[in-house]
Amino acid sequence: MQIYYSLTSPYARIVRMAIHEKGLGAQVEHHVVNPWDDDPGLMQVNPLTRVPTLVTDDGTTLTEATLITQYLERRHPDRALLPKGADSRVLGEAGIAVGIIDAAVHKLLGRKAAGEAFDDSPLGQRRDRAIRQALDRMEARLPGAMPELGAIAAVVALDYLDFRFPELAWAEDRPQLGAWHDALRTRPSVKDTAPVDA
Ligand SMILES: N[C@@H](CCC(=O)N[C@@H](CS)C(=O)NCC(=O)O)C(=O)O
Repeated sequence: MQIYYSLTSPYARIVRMAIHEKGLGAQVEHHVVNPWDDDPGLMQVNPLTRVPTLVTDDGTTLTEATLITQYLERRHPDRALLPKGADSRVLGEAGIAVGIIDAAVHKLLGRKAAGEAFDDSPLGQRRDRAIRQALDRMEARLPGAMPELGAIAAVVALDYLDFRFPELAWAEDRPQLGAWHDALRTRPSVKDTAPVDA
């Protein structure tokens, strides 16, 4: 397998953490790319030029973080991302977390296109509200345990908010979620994939 990712992409990080948690790191060839630079190698395998992109051993290109994790889960069911009997809870948690990531990435791209004024636009306000409400939901119903997909996506979402929008200081009003997040900081899959500016 080959994986194309950037060191900042939260979507790619979900896949990287899943690979790490499943102990598949040695079976994967890693390509660190910047999708915004139109990396030729990435463009060749994925016409969308986005990360994460996973190329399977039979040469199939897989895109979309959550679809890629489904593939990994089917091929390598040990250390389950979706434990039997907990699938609806875990998928529900993962959906909320990926929604936070979507809203945060939209906010970042909105600021890139329109400057800080994006935050005060109706769309910017809508994304902020979604992030706030989703965090409140997480505080009320904490994500489950690693390596469930809901927990992986939640760590990625919370770290991404800290990385890109530290001013949100989301943990201040959400002590349970803050403690849940703090307890995972030293876990190898979390530490080794933390976002860093290239
Ligand atoms: N829905 C996709 C989103 C992937 C995505 O937007 N990745 C960003 C990096 S965070 C990217 O590659 N952007 C480049 C572009 O949109 O051209 C997923 O879940 O994998």
